[in-house]
Amino acid sequence: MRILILGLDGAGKTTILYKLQVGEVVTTIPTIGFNVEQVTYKNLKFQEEELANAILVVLANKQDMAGCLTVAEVHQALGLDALRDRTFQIFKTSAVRGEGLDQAMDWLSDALQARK
Ligand SMILES: Nc1nc2c(ncn2[C@@H]2O[C@H](COP(=O)(O)OP(=O)(O)OP(=O)(O)O)[C@@H](O)[C@H]2O)c(=O)[nH]1
Ligand SMILES: [Mg+2]
Repeated sequence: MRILILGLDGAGKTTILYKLQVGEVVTTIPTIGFNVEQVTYKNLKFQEEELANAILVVLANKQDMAGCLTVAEVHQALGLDALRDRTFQIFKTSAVRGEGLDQAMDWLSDALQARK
């Protein structure tokens, strides 16, 4: 399966990718272009594909930072209420603390399995 991680500059995408792949917080520089990696999570391999029926997982990252938006605020700001016919869930994460990523990946794995 392929997974696309999309987000604002500096949101923590690269940090999340390598936290999932190697289990460590790596030092990053702003990504030019994109990183493609294979991640194995509980026997499911994730690499991108057509997005028409894609399952959407929103990671409200940097939850360890004072003043960060709450999940409800991110939900509101992204207009997720307007989504129709889309399987999605939003999670609060801190890539540097490794919090929330497992919950998000578990939910995604289950959602993908349920669709098979
Ligand atoms: N406090 C905190 N910092 C984080 C978190 N996730 C990432 N960062 C930091 O945010 C900075 C940017 O992280 P990147 O992973 O490079 O962000 P990116 O989304 O890949 O950025 P671009 O490649 O520029 O699009 C780095 O200094 C990370 O260590 C987090 O959960 N909490
Ligand atoms: Mg990056």
